[in-house]
Amino acid sequence: MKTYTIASIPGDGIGKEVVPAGQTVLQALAAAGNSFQFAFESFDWGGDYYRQHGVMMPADGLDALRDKDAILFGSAGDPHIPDHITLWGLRLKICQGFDQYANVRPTRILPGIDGPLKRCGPKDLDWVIVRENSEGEYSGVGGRVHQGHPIEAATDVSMMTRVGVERILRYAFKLAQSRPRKLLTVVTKSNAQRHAMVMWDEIAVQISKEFPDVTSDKELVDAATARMVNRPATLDTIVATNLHADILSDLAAALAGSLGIAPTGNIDPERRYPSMFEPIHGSAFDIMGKGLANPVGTFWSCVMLLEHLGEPAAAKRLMAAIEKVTADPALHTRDLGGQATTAQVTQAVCAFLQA
Ligand code: NAD
Ligand code: K
Ligand code: MN
Repeated sequence: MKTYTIASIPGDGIGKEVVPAGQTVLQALAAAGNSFQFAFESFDWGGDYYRQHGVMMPADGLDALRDKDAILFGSAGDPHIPDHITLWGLRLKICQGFDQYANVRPTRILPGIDGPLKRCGPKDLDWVIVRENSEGEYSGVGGRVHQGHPIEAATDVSMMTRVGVERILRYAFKLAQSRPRKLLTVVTKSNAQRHAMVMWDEIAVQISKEFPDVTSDKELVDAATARMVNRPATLDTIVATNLHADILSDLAAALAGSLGIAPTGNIDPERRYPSMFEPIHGSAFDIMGKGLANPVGTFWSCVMLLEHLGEPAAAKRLMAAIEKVTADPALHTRDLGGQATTAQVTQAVCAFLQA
């Protein structure tokens, strides 16, 4: 029987609750299907590790992950450690170290979920946001001088390379081409950011010629937020920069009902390195340790992980079990207005998988 080796990195906060839940569901799926199995190796990196060792993960941490088939990640973020240390020391180290340059974020209104877009049901909102995940606003280029003095200055340079922009746009066009509507919206802010964003627009026009069957349009990021709320059905696949897509995808998740539902994959499309799957939410300090975390974002991320492994039938089976759970308000966690716990939702998904 085929064995997939998966690194699991729960990280911090509710990551420690939802990642074990994801593992439980994947094991139940494998047991029910009986055609492959999972071998999980768990890594205790994150805030606690930082308190002991002064770093979020060991210096040779990437080597420990390199041979894995995929990575299941929770969240990096600890209430007692500055966010830029936890983020750069763990999640971005893995995303950038393994050149996972495409961050793919599907959004749908799942059955039974009542989002703020009351007039919309599952058919009116079906998006995939493709986020550039290796450079741009999160390139790490910049610095501070004269710290604490009146003449202090600081920069975060949004560095875009032609190679980086071409590859993410090509990925997005390809993804749009694989979806029924073959529609891509390229989001930039090229009226104000007149160097890198203008280059994006130009490269988008150039790459569009490789995909004559894909209809593409462009939208400024501020207008894109309004369009997501007012005309959601006019959008399908969306591509944007690291920062813009980070923001748009939290909005997308909220419009689909909750941040707790939304999944993501940090993908190395060339498959040189393992790709990493995680819910888009963070450590959720306000609810951590209480069993209130919605595990659906992690379960949906597991669906993406299965698709990436080349197990589409198993992915479909898991998604169907998730949708059965969301359809039942008695199985909604507090973020969805319900009272179910993380454990109850997890058990319900497992039960549907075994049925
Ligand atoms: P957050 O996503 O942790 O929480 C925002 C709000 O959404 C909170 O009210 C939280 O309770 C709620 N929420 C999030 N996930 C939920 C779930 N599964 N079920 C129910 N409710 C949920 O964002 P934040 O508060 O901005 O960040 C907290 C920490 O997480 C920070 O340290 C931040 O840097 C980190 N963070 C990490 C990642 C990551 O590792 N990928 C992503 C975002 C934030
Ligand atoms: K996360
Ligand atoms: Mn984010």
